[in-house]
Amino acid sequence: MGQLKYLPANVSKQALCEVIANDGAAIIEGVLEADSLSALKSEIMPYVDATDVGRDDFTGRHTTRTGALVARSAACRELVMNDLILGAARQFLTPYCERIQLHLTQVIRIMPGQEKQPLHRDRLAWGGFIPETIEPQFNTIWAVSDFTQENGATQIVPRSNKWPSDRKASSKQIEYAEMAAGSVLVYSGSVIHGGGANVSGKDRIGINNTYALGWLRQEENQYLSCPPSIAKHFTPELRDLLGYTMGSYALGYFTPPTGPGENPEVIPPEFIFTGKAGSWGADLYESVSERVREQMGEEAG
Ligand SMILES: O=C(O)CCC(=O)C(=O)O
Ligand SMILES: [Fe+2]
Repeated sequence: MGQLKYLPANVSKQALCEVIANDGAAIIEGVLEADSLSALKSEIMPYVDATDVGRDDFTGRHTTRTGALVARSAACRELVMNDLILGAARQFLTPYCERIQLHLTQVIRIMPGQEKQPLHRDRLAWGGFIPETIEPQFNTIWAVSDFTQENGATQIVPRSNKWPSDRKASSKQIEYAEMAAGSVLVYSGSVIHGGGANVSGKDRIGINNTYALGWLRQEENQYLSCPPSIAKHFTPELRDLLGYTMGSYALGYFTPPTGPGENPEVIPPEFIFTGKAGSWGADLYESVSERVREQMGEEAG
């Protein structure tokens, strides 16, 4: 029997995080109702149908990848902000950062004829420079179609998140994230996985939304995929997640390129939407300054 666990839609974020920390992956079943699934499909499919296939064996020559989902689809914004997923992403990642951010939004359509994607750990996006003790990423693939072994369900190696980074999986250790449309595969940036081969006659469609530590570079540059002219229509919480907020006390401010003295030199990103400094002041300053004081050994003083 496989090790990949199937959890109910009412699982707590605490229980979900424990499974992801131990096994590196889990499936939550039946999260989306039929009507949200059909709204989702009608919003994304025009973009998916117009997307070209990948350029190499990793992106997949019979696979399409369609991004900018926050800007393009209200239903995808709901997925990104899903309470359980976002809550679990925050809980999983905040031991290593003060703020989390959206890292990637992408519809992955694996079409008939696509071979297996090479197995990998998503944290390799940062080139292997992040120490193994840090978990940089929390990932989802929402099943828009059913996922079966025949149509390209994600290959997963449960518990490989605990392995040394150079250990490879044998074929016997690979499981398949089979799930019905409306379920979601959750996995860490450290677990070995890859898209499956599609030997069926139909497309496998999933939405890969991922979250990362706020101090890392995003895979999909959200400032360009969802520029301020579009982001201004969204909630402050979603804008923060895109990266339009300070990532830490000194991370992410900007200086408007205006004439001498026309503007303050150091402005938090929220300012472009609200005309106010946002949350840069109190909460971040308090938490960071305490940590900085500790590091400087000033507690006693
Ligand atoms: O589509 C999938 O099932 C997984 C894709 C994936 O792991 C990737 O592109 O990094
Ligand atoms: Fe991946």
